[in-house]
Amino acid sequence: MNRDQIDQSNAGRTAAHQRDLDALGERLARGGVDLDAVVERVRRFEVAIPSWALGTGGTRFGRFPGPGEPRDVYEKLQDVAVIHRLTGAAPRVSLHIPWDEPDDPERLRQHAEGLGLAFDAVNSNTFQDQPAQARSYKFGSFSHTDVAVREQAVEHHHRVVQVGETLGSRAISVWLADGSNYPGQMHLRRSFDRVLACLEQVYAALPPDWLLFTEHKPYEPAFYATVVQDWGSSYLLAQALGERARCLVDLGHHLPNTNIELVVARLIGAGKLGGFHFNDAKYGDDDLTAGSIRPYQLFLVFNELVDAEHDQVPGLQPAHMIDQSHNLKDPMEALLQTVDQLQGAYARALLVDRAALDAYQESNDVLMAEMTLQRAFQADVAALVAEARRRQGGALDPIGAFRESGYRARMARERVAAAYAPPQSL
Ligand SMILES: [Mn+2]
Repeated sequence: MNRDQIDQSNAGRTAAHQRDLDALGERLARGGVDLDAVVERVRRFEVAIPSWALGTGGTRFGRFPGPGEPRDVYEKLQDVAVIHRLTGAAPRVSLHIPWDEPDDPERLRQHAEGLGLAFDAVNSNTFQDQPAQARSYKFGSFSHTDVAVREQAVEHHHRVVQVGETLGSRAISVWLADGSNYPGQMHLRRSFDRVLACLEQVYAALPPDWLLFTEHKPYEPAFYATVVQDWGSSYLLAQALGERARCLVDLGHHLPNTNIELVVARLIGAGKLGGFHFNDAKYGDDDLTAGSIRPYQLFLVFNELVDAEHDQVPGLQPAHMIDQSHNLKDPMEALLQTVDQLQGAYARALLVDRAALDAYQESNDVLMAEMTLQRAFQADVAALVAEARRRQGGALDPIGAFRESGYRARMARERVAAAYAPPQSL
């Protein structure tokens, strides 16, 4: 994917794009909104691509890989570089260890740099046993009753941080599968205390400029009681650990009907919002494309972020990461679509008339307050987002450009005999 291919793709679309953009600009100007200022903010939007999302995902029932999938972490970076070129918004990779652990982290860092990429938060894994691992995580990692298992899990986290330091990462995301399937199996209070004690060791050994993100999830694989099951538990951990510990909100890690934007608002208010794993869900941790099922919720989450920016809440710099499993779609196309969805939700949130919303809230004008949000949500921001991409050197139509480039077909010819473990999702 080179400059010429993107220019060629844009050339045939520029005239129609300009007309759409002018029409949107005129409409927004009538409401006192400066299109150019919004485009510039969307242009600066960035999101990290997870190393596990470039291959076809699967369920416990099976996996149906497509042609031309990346066979190793270097090929995964190659795919991310294409996504970044097309969108101008995906300059970092969130690496999973051990799934994508590099033999030579310094070499991988240089390789990424050559592709114009850097590394976001690194992800640990104590939810599976690895070959040659001395002790099993079958009954937990940080919460395990056996101190030797806990020590092994802490040691793994030290190693993940060490690799991340070489890569230039500045954060570690910790999601624990620890929990129980039956009442009585696990002591509910002591298991949490053991998790905190282990996290304290990881936190104490963090480089001074690193953050630690705790990620909660209500169930799966534990079906009775997960140790870090909700944002309250995550907050207790982050609060106990210290200033550089924050909560990570995975949009799919909530029980049905949870008001996630309210969770986000609470964490912002407490100074503990670390970042997001973007995805969408109909039932559980479905890991579907962000914005595919509940686009209004995604908008309302971004609305909280933009509102907090507007209020200049100190220290708020949430990490933006994607955590999806692409079981049916071409993973690269799904990621291009996801970046577009996120930029669109952000753009709509930027269109909210905050002064009007404040006034309607203060005067308890319920209908107009709600309509202020709905007007922004219902705006067609496609041309705005396309313009932001164009200014970043990206494609007006990333998926169109991707298909026209023939990249996947070329990879299908070059990448034969895929031989890596099936990607999964956190
Ligand atoms: Mn996640």
